[in-house]
Order: sequence, then structure tokens, then C-alpha cells
Amino acid sequence: MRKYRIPISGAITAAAAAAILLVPQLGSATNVAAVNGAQTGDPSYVYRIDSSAGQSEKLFADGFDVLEQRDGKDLFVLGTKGDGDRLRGFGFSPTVESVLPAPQWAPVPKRADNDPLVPADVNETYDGGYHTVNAQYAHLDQVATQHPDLATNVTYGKSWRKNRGLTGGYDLRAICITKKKSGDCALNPNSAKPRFFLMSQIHAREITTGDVSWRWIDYLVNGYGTDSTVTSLLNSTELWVVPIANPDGVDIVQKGGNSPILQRKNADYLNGNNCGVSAYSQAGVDLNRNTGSHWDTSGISHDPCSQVYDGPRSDSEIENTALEGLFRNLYPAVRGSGNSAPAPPDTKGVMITMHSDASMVLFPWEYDYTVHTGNDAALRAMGKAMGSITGYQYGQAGEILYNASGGTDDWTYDKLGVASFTIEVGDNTGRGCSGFTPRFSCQASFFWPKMKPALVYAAQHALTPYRTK
Ligand code: 0X9
Ligand code: ZN
Repeated sequence: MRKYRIPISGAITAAAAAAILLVPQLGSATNVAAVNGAQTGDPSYVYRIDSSAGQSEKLFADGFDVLEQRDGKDLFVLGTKGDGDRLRGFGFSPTVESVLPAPQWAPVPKRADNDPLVPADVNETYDGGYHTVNAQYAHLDQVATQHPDLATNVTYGKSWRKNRGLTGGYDLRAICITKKKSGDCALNPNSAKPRFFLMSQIHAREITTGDVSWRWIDYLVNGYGTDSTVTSLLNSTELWVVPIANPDGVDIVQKGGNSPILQRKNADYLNGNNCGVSAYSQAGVDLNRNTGSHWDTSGISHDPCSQVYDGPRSDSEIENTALEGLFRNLYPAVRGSGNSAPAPPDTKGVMITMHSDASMVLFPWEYDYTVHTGNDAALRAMGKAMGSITGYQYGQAGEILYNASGGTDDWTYDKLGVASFTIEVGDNTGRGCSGFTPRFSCQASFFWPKMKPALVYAAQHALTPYRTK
């Protein structure tokens, strides 16, 4: 087979890279498949197109994945079997140059407590047990079906790919968990119960965080009526979870199978598409630099290939505007303008966005550590408490990590006054669970026991976070 170098197009480059990277491993993957029954997707096709100069632009515009490889005036496009017909429909005459085998990975055995009747894709995993986007979404459906008195699903938007009508995009989904009374979980900021909001994988490759959300959801729905802490939480509080805030990015990550692709950003390649797919150069916008809170002021880059590219304008990305729309539907805007106006002491609500893996509890202002919020004492007190529960450092980002503008937590605090935190879920104990893709057994043995009490603490403070001393 020919060797294709780095593909040009950002969004589908990961698929290309996954397929290409997996080729050398095919022998061992096949063996694993024979033993465990590997999950496979569809093969990818490389099409050769006799094309005059400039047509790559048209191919991009039509959503095709043009590879960097050239042969005279021939171009190469990576796609599905059906893309051959689509290319013909756009007036091209493709021939199949090669077929790349589908990524393969071995699923973990079913979780011991799994109902054998649940849809199969709840168990679809990669890299030893991490759940795919579809599995996370099937989990939300399963939980709502099994616990109609406790769980409500909300679709709050579409990912960048889905919104553009490209293949492989996803809905943006949340779940609300509470012992339901009339009006609970409504998209109305004036809720009877205070709201604790947990989100994960806005940075796609930080895969520990999605797993913590999965376990948090299970802990809540399985504990109601049997665990007194959970029971009183669900009676008093709405627990919202967005397990995957950046599903297009996670789709790229999971295509690496047992070697996840280290995509951090979303899949929006329109600002620059010649980035490759490495951990340090990749297409996409960093969603945690893109929000309209002090956008473009610190810890950012204007290079579209950079890990911290903040986008062409504030809130340019649909994953963020959709999420912000959800936040506005869940929390009233109670904070005045300016950097030091406090939210009132009786403000309700806590938001935690999980990242990895610096082992830190962070709170606003994250864009500039020399500026403190008007709620600094209470945010710091909650940060300190969660720091002592987890064994993590705590502080504003610039105090212990680096200043960075346009993050989710600065936005929810800035625009709405919500008590907001980033928890960098990590291993600072030398137990071998550090990095973006720790072995899956670290989740049950290390991260979940560490995070559970911190999340319970935060949820229990959703009524009056700013009264914390
Ligand atoms: O740089 C980030 O976005 C976060 N670290 S990570 O390694 N997970 O990428 C820290 C974000 C802290 N919060 C804000 N800057 N808003
Ligand atoms: Zn992160």
C-alpha cells in the first residue's frame, strides 16, 4: 500500500490517521478480535481524482477529506464507500486507490451489573474500557428508561459536524437527575431546587473526565432510596450532567482505539486545515479558550493549529453557544458587570467542568490571577475544601497553573454569577494513573473514589455556595 502523509483536512484527518496508524497493528488487532470479538467500524476508501488545480478548494467546500498526497494533477480523498457516489454527484470521476481497514478494538467485558437486555452499544468502548460517544448517549437513554422518576434527558444542540450536515456529527446532550416533582428539570432559570452542573470532555482527549461523569450518573440513580446521602441530594437538588461537551472531538479520539488520538479541540477545521493530527498540532478551536469572557486576552494562540487556538471570534463555536444557551436556561443572571461585582450571597448553583490531568481545583478569575472575583473568599473556601478532599492544589488558574481566558468556568461566573470550578482530575501520587489516557483500571480504583466525595461536597453546596466560609 502507498504511504499517505499528513492529510490536509482537519476534521476527518483523524479518521485518516487512525486508519493509517492502525495498519501496522492489524495483525495483533486481528488476533485480539479473534479472541474477544473486536468491535469494528466501516473501512475507509482512498479515492484518486483526476483534477485540475484549485479543485481541492471545491472538495473542501463540499465537505470531502482531501489528503496532502499529490500525484501529478491527481488528488486523493479519504472517505466512506458512499463517498464515491457523492464525488460522482459533484462531477468528479473517482477511482478507488486503496481500501483502509476499519479501526478495530477489543471491547471490555460487560460491567458486572449490566442488564443483558440493554442495547449493545452501551458497552461500546475503546482503549480498555472508555465509553464511546454513542455508548455515553445510550447510557443516558438507558438511565432515563430505567429511572423515569429520577432522570430527564435534554438535547441542547448539535455538534459542529452535525450542524454542517457532515457525517459523523452528534447531538449535544445533557441529563438532569433529581427525585422529580412537577416543574423539575425544566429549561427555566427560576427552578425550585438548586442546580449542580457537572460537565466533562470539553477537551476531548481528557478521557478520564467522561468516565467520572458516567460513574456519577450511576451513583446517583442507583443510590436513590438506598444511600441516604444520595437520597437527600436527589430530594433537594437538580444534578445536571453533560458527559461529553465536545463529541466531535471525542469521535476523533476514539477512532484511535487502543491508541487514542490526542485531539483536544473540536472538529471545526474552517480556520486552518493543514495542521495534521498530532497532540501538538491539530485542527479545531479550543473550546476552553473560545467563550465570550475576557476572550483573546491570555493563554491563547491565533494559530489555528495550536492547542490553544481561541477561534476567529468569541463564542464562534456551536458547542459553546449551545452550552451557554443551556446555562442561561438553568441559571438566572445575578451578577453585576465588571470584574469585581459579586454575585449576591444567596445565589444558588454550582458548576464544575472537569479537565485532566494537573491535579488541581481552580476557580475564577482564570484569565488573570491578579484580579480576584467579588466572591473570592467563598470560591476559595470551596476550592480549599475540594482540594483537601482530593489531595489537589487549589487556586485561580494563574496562581498555580497559568492564566487562560475564554474558559467555561469564567463564562458561567462572569455572565450568570454561578459558583464555578475547574477540577483537573489527575494523579499526583505516583500511582501510575497520570496522563490523558491512563489505564482504564485507574478509573474504578483511583479516580472515582477520589472524585466522588468532592462532587458530593459541591452538589451539597448548590443551595448557598457563597455562604461557604
Ligand atoms: O488549559 C486549560 O484549558 C486547562 N488545563 S488543561 O490541561 N486541561 O487544558 C485549565 C483551565 C483552567 N480554567 C480556565 N482557564 N478557565
Ligand atoms: Zn482540559
